[in-house]
Amino acid sequence: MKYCSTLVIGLGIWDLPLGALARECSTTESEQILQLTSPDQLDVFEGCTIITGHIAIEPSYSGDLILNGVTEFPGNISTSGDSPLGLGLVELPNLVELGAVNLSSVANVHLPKLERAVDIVLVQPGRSGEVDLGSLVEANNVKIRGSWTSINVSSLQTVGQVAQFCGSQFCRMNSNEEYPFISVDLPELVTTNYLELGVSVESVSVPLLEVIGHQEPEVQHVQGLTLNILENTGKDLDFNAPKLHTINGTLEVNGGVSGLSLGALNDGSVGITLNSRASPGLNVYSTLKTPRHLYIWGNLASIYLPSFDYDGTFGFSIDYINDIPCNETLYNLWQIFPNPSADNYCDEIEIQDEEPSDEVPEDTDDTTTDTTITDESNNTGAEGTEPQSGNDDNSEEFVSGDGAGMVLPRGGVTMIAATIISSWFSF
Ligand SMILES: *[C@@H]1O[C@H](CO)[C@@H](O)[C@H](O)[C@H]1NC(C)=O
Ligand SMILES: *[C@@H]1O[C@H](CO)[C@@H](O)[C@H](O)[C@H]1NC(C)=O
Ligand SMILES: *[C@@H]1O[C@H](CO)[C@@H](O)[C@H](O)[C@H]1NC(C)=O
Ligand SMILES: *[C@@H]1O[C@H](CO)[C@@H](O)[C@H](O)[C@H]1NC(C)=O
Ligand SMILES: *[C@@H]1O[C@H](CO)[C@@H](O)[C@H](O)[C@H]1NC(C)=O
Ligand SMILES: CC(=O)N[C@H]1CO[C@H](CO)[C@@H](O)[C@@H]1O
Repeated sequence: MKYCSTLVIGLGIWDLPLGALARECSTTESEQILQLTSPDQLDVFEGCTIITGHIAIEPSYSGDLILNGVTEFPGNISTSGDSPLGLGLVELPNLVELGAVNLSSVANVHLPKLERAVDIVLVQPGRSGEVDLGSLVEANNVKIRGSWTSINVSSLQTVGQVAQFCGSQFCRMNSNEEYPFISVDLPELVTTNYLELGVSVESVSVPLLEVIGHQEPEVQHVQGLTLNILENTGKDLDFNAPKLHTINGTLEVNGGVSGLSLGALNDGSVGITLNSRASPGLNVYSTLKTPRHLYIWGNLASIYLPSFDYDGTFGFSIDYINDIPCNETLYNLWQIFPNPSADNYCDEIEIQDEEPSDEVPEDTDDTTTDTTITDESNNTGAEGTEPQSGNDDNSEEFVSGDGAGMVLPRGGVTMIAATIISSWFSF
């Protein structure tokens, strides 16, 4: 392995600067788990470059956890049981390889040289703090939750399972609490099995992301993309993945999401639920062809699906709230299951801009005068009934629902929204 510095072997290990020589140490306590209650217990690791065993940070621990010179820690560093309220900085400035770090309460995390890890779970209870994982290339799970002021995952390319970034500790919607918004910058991310952006994420950047849902077999609800953002904060999220060509699993949009742009999508098997509460609504653009299902609910501002296969067989439900001009995409979508009694039923393409549409001649009636704006404004009190998929109690469990638990059989075009959606319109 690369850490070994054979040049200095024979000079005597005790006088060397930290990190100059591989020196393996071990946590010696029962089952190799060091129960850490005080920073003093770390003094025995001075001069160690490899530490085997595990460190369990006890609830009574207070202070920073710093291990200089350690390049490999194949075991786990985790908080055990109740969160330690006094855990400050966790810093391993030379660490390259790590088993897992799972800290349910931590102020700052500096692992700037870390390249590979199995699991990274970092939960920050305060309102500021930094995560420096600037060299991390690959991990199985990366779950970063809380109101971090900065999260550096600028080298992260591959997440085997779950990449989760939430502005709240439990990744749960709670409209009574305010969270500072976080920015999620994933400039190198190419593939993950599941990506979740939760609660208070104000910006996201995934310029190189190509695949979501790479693992077989597909496990429903832990494969796909979930955008589950607080609404009415004035900070609606725009999600744009210009290179994303494959999604398997579910794609769920809930709450304050104003943009979903998937301009390279052409493969995968995905069930889509759009349920934006952004104001005025969600702008959708995608080269999507045949989803497993497509539910268009909530606030829709525009939709353009130039490659969509309207003859493909899939579960379908269209019941967005806004009354928006009927373009070709909307016209074709409504034709899948015509519903003339719907408030914003779109059965003729409206002339947009100067380019007249000759596919469907204009009739005498202007359908847009039949506005549903009152629905929207009277709807704000019914938040509790919407099928949001905020994670519940167990913060490690993904309960993102597939719609409201409905899975439509493939091969049939079905209209199912009425019961659920009608509960929003509290006439
Ligand atoms: C260490 O972490 C891994 C991955 O998170 C987990 O599977 C394993 O059970 C943990 N081992 C211990 C001793 O905590
Ligand atoms: C992290 O620790 C929490 C409890 O502190 C546990 O519920 C969760 O399963 C752990 N996550 C991983 C990935 O090990
Ligand atoms: C993130 O970490 C990388 C690698 O250490 C560093 O080059 C980069 O400047 C950091 N980015 C930010 C925004 O701090
Ligand atoms: C209709 O489709 C066009 C592209 O042809 C798009 O620019 C526009 O935003 C769409 N309008 C609506 C209301 O969806
Ligand atoms: C909607 O609310 C407005 C006042 O905000 C009220 O005048 C109107 O009657 C309401 N409409 C319905 C359908 O409840
Ligand atoms: C991992 C996985 O489920 N891959 C599938 C993604 O969707 C495409 C198209 O349906 C399948 O061919 C893959 O097997």
